[in-house]
Amino acid sequence: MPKPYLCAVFALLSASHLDGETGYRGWLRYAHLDETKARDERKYLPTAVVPLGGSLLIRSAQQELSRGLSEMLGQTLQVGSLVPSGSAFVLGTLGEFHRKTPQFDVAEGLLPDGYRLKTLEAGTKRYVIVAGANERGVLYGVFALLRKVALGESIRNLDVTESPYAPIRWVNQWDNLDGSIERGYAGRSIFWEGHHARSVLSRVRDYGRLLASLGVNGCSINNVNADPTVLASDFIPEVGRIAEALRPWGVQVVLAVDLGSPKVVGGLDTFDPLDPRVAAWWKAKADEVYWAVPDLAGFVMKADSEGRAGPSAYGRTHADAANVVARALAPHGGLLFYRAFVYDHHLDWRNLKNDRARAAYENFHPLDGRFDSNVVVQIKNGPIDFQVREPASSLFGGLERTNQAIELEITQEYMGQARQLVYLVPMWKATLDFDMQTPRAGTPVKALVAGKAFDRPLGGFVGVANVGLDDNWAGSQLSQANLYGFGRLAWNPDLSARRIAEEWTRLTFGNDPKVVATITNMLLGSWRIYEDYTGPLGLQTLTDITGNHYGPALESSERNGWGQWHRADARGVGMDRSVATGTGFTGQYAPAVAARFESLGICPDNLVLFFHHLPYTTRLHNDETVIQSIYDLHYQGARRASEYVSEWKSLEGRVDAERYRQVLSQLEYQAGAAELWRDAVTSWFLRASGIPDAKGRVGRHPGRFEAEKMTLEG
Ligand code: GCV
Repeated sequence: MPKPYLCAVFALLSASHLDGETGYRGWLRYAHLDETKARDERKYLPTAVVPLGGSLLIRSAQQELSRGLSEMLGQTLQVGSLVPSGSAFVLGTLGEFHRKTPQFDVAEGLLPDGYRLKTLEAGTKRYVIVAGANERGVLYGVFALLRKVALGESIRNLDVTESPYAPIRWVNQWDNLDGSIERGYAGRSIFWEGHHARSVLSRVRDYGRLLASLGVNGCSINNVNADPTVLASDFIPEVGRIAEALRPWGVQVVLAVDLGSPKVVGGLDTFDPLDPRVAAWWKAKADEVYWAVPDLAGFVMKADSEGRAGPSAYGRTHADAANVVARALAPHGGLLFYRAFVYDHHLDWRNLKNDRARAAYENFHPLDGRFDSNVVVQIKNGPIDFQVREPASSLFGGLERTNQAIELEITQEYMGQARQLVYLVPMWKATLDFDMQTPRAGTPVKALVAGKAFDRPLGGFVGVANVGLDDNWAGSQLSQANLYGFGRLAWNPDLSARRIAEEWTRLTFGNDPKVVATITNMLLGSWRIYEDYTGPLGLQTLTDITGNHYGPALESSERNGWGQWHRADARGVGMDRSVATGTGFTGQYAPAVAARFESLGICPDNLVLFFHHLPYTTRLHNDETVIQSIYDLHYQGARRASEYVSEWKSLEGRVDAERYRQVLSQLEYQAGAAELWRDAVTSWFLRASGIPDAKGRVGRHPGRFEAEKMTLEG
């Protein structure tokens, strides 16, 4: 039989058992490994597991280990309860190890939630130690061990020590209590329906497991545009039910609350944060919530933002608002996350000095040091709002004495809404690795948000996840990579985008090298491709910003108060944010960073129109004019998006049929959507500038027909 034929048969056989995959199991598929490899591995593995201690989390860890090894390697583990006298996996916290098995030399120096995996040999016996700094660490250690198995790495001789980069690794869900999800693209809420917690919460339990496998330890379960009734006494038990479902996975519940609650729910005539009755109300309410959910992680609050109640109603500051709530949470060890997404959405667009980008820094920098120690200011990655490319928020460098966390958007609001492939990890890393040069050169955003730069104990990562009831959680198979990527980066932001993409692909689609290489490359190129056809050069996503945030709508951002202006007219395009002639935004950065953005000569091309208003004929670093770059990049992006289709088709038979079909139809759609974006944006700029495309493409649409001019036959 000729070789290619054999290969094809093999590929078909190995993919066939995957038929019918929905994506529900995500990266925890635990697909059975190649039998030769599995047999090999089994020879060296213990057949018993001894959990030290019987708490909920240790039980989850033990059950997960048994499940994973059985599904992937066919290894059945007997559960023992005694300190092992024969070979065994031994799971426990450092404390338990020291108490019960002092003969094992387990590591010290793990940070909370960290773990140690170590194979110890004593004569003919082998012990595989999974030790955690705390119980959550044990669970995370088990997931790490299973990840290795699934990635095809041997676990015969383990010696791994890991601690998380930061203590806060949370997701926010923007789920409304009626079951809808703001900016959710994966169906209805897994938490709520009809203003109650769902009667069956198995999806919540499974979500908790997915989150725990990445080391995510907190989940806010309702929209930051918070319905105040979440704090009504008869509603709080519903929160308790959800907390119970997440508890076995070490995921603590967070509630989004509204500053106006003392008035709306409490019946007071005020929500003034400095009124003692308001403070007393928050205190009693926190006590009540903690009585129902003793391990609640805290509250998150959006105030004075997009119409939400805020301290400005009483002439108070954001610190006043945050602290009154934080003080109520403090006795319970709770945290208050206060969002820095505060801006005036009624800005006068005629005033060229107005600039929404300045808002977060202007609102919060003057308050630095005035927030209580259990307040964390939650800052979006960029100064505007999750656009396709933004500089790092200037506020990261503006808080020295205040805890901060970065907010990243996993749900693809402006990024193709789960209908287009955009792998966001490279974009997040561009921000996390960006050197803010505060307090000194060599201070990336990740160090600031993790509290490392100013030696603050609290801080970390928050991802807006918005998973829903769809089988695959994320709205499309490939969008799951973003949830996985967020979790992995939150654990270790030093991981490369490639490593994360490869891991996810292997865990989700298997270890076939062709599948891994193809999908990894598609993921890695996708942000840039999407940027090219939706809004390159720092223009931001040129979408319908007052509507659904999907599809091209260049005029929607202009001549209104929302402040997402690109200011394109007949002569030029871009926002002048320089100190010299513009809005002064660049002045919010450390001098070396400010200088880079301020000066056209060294401002990077991919942000040039974010910082400068330029005539269309200005030449960029590549010696191309602004207008020709806009044309070329849109054509380049659309062409590369169309290539996904053939790349994906090369995997036919190597990926299970159901997911193959789903992804193919998504990519075929995306190829068309990219072309539509390209033509809408380039035609608009042709009309605005009057400058033709040097390559003669713009404004011509060969092969395109007006639907209105067609006739229907048959
Ligand atoms: C939850 C953007 C989104 C809103 C979101 C808001 C926020 O404006 O479009 O849906 O509201 O950000 O982050 O608060």
